[in-house]
Amino acid sequence: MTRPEPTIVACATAVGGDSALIRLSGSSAASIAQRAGVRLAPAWEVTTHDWPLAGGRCPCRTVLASGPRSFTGFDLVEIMLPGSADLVALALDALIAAGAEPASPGAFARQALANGRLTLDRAEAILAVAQAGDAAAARQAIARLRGALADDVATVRRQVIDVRALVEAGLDFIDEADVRAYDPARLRSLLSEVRSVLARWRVTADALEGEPVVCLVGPANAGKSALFNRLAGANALVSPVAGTTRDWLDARWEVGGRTVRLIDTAGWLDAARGLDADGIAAGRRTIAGAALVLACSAPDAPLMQQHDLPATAVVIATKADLVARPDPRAVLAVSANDGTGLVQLTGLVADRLAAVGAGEPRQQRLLAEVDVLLARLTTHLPGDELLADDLRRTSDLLGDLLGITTTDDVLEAIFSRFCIGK
Ligand SMILES: Nc1nc2c(ncn2[C@@H]2O[C@H](COP(=O)(O)OP(=O)(O)OP(=O)(O)O)[C@@H](O)[C@H]2O)c(=O)[nH]1
Ligand SMILES: [Mg+2]
Repeated sequence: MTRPEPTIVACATAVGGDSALIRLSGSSAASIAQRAGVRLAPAWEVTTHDWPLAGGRCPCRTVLASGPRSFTGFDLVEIMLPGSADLVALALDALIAAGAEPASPGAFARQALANGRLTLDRAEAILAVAQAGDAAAARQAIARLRGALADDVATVRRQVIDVRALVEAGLDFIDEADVRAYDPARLRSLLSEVRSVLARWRVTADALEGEPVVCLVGPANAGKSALFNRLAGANALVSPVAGTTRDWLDARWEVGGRTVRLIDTAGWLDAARGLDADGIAAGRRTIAGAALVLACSAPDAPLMQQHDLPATAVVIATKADLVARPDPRAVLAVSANDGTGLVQLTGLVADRLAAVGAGEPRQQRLLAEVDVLLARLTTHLPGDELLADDLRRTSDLLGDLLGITTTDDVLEAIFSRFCIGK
């Protein structure tokens, strides 16, 4: 019998905020939460109650997102409670005592990955951006990813050059032995390994820089998801319940002849004691890498002073059908209901993005070319001459990716490993 996967628990927010968010994910999430005394409403409904904790009562808000449609793909319980480190520790203890396991770093994203809810590129992009506190940090995180790409490419290029040296050395001795200087099965598996290392980067590079990101932010209920659906033809949940959107959603949006990634974020909730600082911080991290941020202000959910916005933000007034005089800070008034201002909004986004570069198509082209070569080689290994030639092209392309020339490296590899002149 296979052991059931553990239900994991962790506090998703940094210590010291006004409120804290505890996440519990796994097929037993709901039963563990209930065993620990947490009250749950039917799936997707938020409920507020006092959680009996260590002899006291802890005010909290909970929601159960049922798998497989949750962020992790498993049942996911979220508990929002006051951001005191002691309370959070008590809450985690209670959930662990009820059967949850403490989550290791990145465990939620890993579950999402395993359940097909998240692709590796998204997981990495989330990690990079989630760890970045502001736009500069996000740029650094992206630069780090680029550095990691260069490391990976350098490593696999080295491997390709080594096998190429083997194959070329074999060519020189072709008359002496009909034995190949390498093991074809091992070579094929090495090349498919190389291919999967590079495939990871094709999507990552694409996700990070292939398409500019446009992000919808603003208070809960500002009509972000309705606008998201209207613009990108998506079908995000729209409802009068504040806090409908959890985490974030993205969709491709065609604007002025280019594809944009439109991101719908969770609304900033106004908690009882004022603004939900963690929600705002999470939103800020999500938007750190965005080329353009559309800050939504609705008559019934206006942007507040505290919602300090990034430099890439423009304010738009949503639900324009509701009032004659929308938010005066807005550059544009739109309505997802009757379509007011949507053409102008598309024009505005196209104009703003005209200045943003289209990413790194050169890298993507080179990676795609290498992939075609490797795909061919791993399905059918040609004779030595053609093989050496394909390997040469592969290492040349990888060298191009790194911006270096190849001839010397190959010669060095050949001379250092084989006595060619013998
Ligand atoms: N009249 C009018 N109502 C709208 C419009 N857009 C959205 N709404 C309504 O406003 C409510 C909230 O809309 P959502 O799109 O779910 O808001 P949101 O900003 O995504 O909210 P959260 O996900 O909770 O942050 C829903 O009841 C919508 O029907 C609009 O253009 N006009
Ligand atoms: Mg929403």
